[in-house]
Amino acid sequence: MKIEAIILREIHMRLKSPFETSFGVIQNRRILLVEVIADGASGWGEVTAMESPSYNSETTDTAWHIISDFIAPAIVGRTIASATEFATLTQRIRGHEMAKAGVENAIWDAEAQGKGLPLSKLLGGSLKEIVCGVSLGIRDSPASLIAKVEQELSDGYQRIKLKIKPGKDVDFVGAVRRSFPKAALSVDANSAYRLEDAMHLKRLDEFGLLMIEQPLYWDEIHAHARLQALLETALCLDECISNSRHAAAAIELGACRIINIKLGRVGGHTSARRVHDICSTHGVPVWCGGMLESGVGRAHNIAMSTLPGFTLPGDVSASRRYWNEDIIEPEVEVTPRGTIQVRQTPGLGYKVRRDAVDRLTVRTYQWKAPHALRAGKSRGVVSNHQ
Ligand code: OSB
Ligand code: MG
Repeated sequence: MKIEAIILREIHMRLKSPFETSFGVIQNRRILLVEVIADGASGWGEVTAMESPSYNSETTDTAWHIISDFIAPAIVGRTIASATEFATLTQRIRGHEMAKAGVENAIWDAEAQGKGLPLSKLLGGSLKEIVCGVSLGIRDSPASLIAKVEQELSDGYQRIKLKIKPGKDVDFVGAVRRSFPKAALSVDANSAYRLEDAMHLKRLDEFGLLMIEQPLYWDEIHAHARLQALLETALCLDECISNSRHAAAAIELGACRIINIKLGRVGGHTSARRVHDICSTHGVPVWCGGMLESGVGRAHNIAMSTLPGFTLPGDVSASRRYWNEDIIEPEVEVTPRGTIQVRQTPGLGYKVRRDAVDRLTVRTYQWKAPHALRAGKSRGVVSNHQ
């Protein structure tokens, strides 16, 4: 597979309604889309960094910089046997997993198209249908949260995750639990608590939650092991897990009983599969997290979620929960029983709507391999402003 060109675009998309987490309110998304041209196929990936470094340390702008100055020059013009070689070509770039994932995943899509396989199959996935949950932002009052939960449950979603932060936790979760005694509920704190809050967090044990996601420090596994020992409820790590070594450490330390896998956070499909495999070996269930993605990121999440260890409902839900108009065709739809049917056409299985992408694009840059250079030796790169 020759990487002939990379086209990087920044698109702006506005969420239907603001999404509040413990680290802030998100509504206007600045999303980077990566298009990789390889052997004539167009593969698409999405950078899932947020606009500010409040979830992890990456941002839309750091990803633009790392892709432009380091990743594109390292791969354009190269010939690789498969997307799994991307990691070797970019191994000198430390961190910046979301920037890498955007490009690597686009190569996976191109490879799947070239082989005439659905991406889920190329990844080794087998599920034809995946189970869906929703993530609900922090709200003003328990009453408005209850109304929202009711609507999502009636739409069929199989698990409801409530965002929490200090001051908006026990009361909100308790009110929801009393209204929906049997619903599968979890909470996500996005690192808003400290180990000193352990006894406060222990009050959540009475609500029979499936898990408490990432209550403590975004970059520290050990403190979660201390906390897990004090709680009955399972902890799930999100922010702390950037690769399979972190997953292995977390499992060995007893820092969690569940892991959320996000393609961006772990650096793309190859690393995500490794995290999945380590968890499977240790009997740790995984589920697919979300980053308020456009349809491109969503389609990658669906493909990944077909691996056998994804036994818990993910935060992969319908396009229309987020966007008035998504950039893929068809949009991601959820069945009345809270599942997504995995498309069986080559690549991502959804068509990128170039007209919509063009309309939403605010900047773009492309790198093309000079034709004259021999495959595998082309270091020189021609860059064109558009
Ligand atoms: O922690 O899972 C998270 C959104 C932005 C940043 C972090 C998170 C989230 C979500 C939303 O929970 C998941 C989604 O619906 O895409
Ligand atoms: Mg989370």
